[in-house]
This record gives sequence, structure tokens and C-alpha cells, in this order.
Amino acid sequence: MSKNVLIIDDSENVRTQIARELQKADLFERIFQAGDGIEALKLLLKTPIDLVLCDLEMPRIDGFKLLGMISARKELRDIPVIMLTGHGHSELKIKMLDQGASDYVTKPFNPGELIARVKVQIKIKSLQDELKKSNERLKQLSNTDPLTLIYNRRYMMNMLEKEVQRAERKGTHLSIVMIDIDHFKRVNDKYGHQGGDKALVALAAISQAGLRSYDFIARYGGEEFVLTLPETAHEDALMIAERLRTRIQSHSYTGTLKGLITTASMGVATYPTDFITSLPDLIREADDAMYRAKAAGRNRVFSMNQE
Ligand code: GH3
Ligand code: MG
Ligand code: MG
Ligand code: MG
Repeated sequence: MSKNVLIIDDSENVRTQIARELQKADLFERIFQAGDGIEALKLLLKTPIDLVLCDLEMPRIDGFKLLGMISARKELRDIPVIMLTGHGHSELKIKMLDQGASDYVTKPFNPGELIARVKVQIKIKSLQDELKKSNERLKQLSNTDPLTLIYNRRYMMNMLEKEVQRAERKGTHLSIVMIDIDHFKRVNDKYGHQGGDKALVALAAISQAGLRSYDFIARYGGEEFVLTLPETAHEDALMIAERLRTRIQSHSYTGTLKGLITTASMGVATYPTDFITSLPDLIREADDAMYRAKAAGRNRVFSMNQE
């Protein structure tokens, strides 16, 4: 992995000396230098830096000020900073560590010690980076349905709670479409469970295509999906559902599913109304409307107001 280091010191002599040691140790792909805090901050904001070596005493912006600036910015906060100081007072060292420094080296520095401390920080940083990445992967995994790769029910419920609150706060409408595939058992019977799985993957993709960026589709259950439409009035949601119903019906499957026709029954509900004042109300009404669509003969969109 290529790593970048930044040396900040107002003395060019010190910078050159440190750069030479770092070069010898061959730990970094690129070694950047800055003579003052402003130059350093500019560089940090436009270049990915993995470690900072920073002088404490500099004119205008000193090491403490720079530490403060680095920890105030979310994108810089995790970069380890090793302070370079001429003094050995304990108080000063404590203050540096308190203010966010990862370590310190006293000048004139011992090259062996400097490199050893640099290595420790690189190790910690790369472990932290790995941890962050695997946390992100886990989070994504916990929100994703493994078969269709769209959001799962858990994510949907979390988001819906937020969307209900947002609609409440902003005085807008939130619509959902409950979607249940018609006679899906027959698909499994005819094409096998694997064939059924393939159909579900295709249906998820069809449902996701053409959505606005803030709309999202989730797998609610086996062959049930929910489409969430923030800031969408009931009439508009009915139109969007109807468009999706047509798209599903006219989809031509290929490969082993060639010739298959799937249809879906949908129920549309919108928050808030006199009888939909909470998230459970919204889901119940969408579900009820979907069942009325089934009862009325399937392959249709029913509104919460429709008997
Ligand atoms: P309808 O909704 O029109 O009343 O009929 P249906 O046949 O779809 O009825 P139901 O909801 O009772 O059955 C859904 C079927 O979907 C049952 C189950 O075998 C199938 N199913 C659910 N999850 C999966 C899955 O992950 N893969 C496959 N292949 N089939 C699934
Ligand atoms: Mg100095
Ligand atoms: Mg079902
Ligand atoms: Mg079904």
C-alpha cells in the first residue's frame, strides 16, 4: 500500500533531515513538506496523508493550533500526528497528547527512535483503516437482502421511521406501495425454487429501475416488496405504482425463465390522513389495500380509500 507523510516545520534544515531519515527507512511512497500551518492545511485538504510530523514551535500557527485545526475537521481527524518539540517538559508533552497528538519526538531527534515511533503510528493507522472498512461492509450487509441485493426489511423499517418524522416535520406526504407477486407458488412449481429465486432477482431490479434518488425499494418478505416514496401525494403514488405494475406484467424473462409472465398486486397508502397517523397505520393500510387488490382478481393497484 502506498502511503504519504507530511513533515511540517518552519526550519528547512530540520525538514530535510527528517525527510532523509524517512527516505532511508523506505516507509512512504511520497514525502511532503510544509514550512507553516497554512501551507500544511492546504496540503492536507487536497492530498490523502497517512501520517503528519509536526513541529510545535512555528511562527503564526504553532503546533497546538494546527492540532486543533486537524481534529476539528472530520476528514482529517483520524490522521496520526507526531509532534516534534525542542523541550522535554512533561507538562508540554501531556498537553500535546491531550490535544490530539498521537505521539511526540524531542529534537534533536534520534533517527532510530523517530523511525520506530513512525512505524508504530503507521501500524495503528492501517489497523484503524481496516476496521473502518469492515464496519462499513458489515453495515451494508446488515441492510441488504442477500438474494436480490436491494434493501431488506430492517433497513426499510429504520428508514420509514425517519421518513414519517420528516413528513411530520415538513408537513409533506409520505406514500408507500405494498407489492405482492401473484401466484408465486406456481413459479416455483414450474421453474423450481432456483427459478423462483431468479424471478425474484429480476423483479427487484425491475422495481428499482427508474426510481427517483430518494425513493427506494426493499424486500419486505418472501415475494413481497415495499416501495417507499417520500414527499409523494397519494395520487402520484398511485400513478407510480400503476407504472410499475405494467412494467412487471410486460417484462420478458430470458434464459431458463423464458416465457414466464409475472404480475403483482399492490396496495398504496399515504401518511398522514385521518386514519393514518403512525407508521404501523401506514403499513396496515397498504397491506389491506394490497389484499383487496388480490381479492378483486390480482394484477391491480388498490388505494387505501378503495373498497
Ligand atoms: P398470491 O400472492 O397471488 O395469493 O399467491 P402466492 O402463490 O404468491 O401466495 P403466497 O404469498 O401464499 O406464497 C408465496 C410463495 O412465495 C411461497 C413461497 O414458496 C414463495 N417464496 C417466498 N420466498 C421465496 C424465495 O426466497 N425464493 C423462492 N423461490 N420462493 C419464495
Ligand atoms: Mg520551529
Ligand atoms: Mg405473499
Ligand atoms: Mg404472492
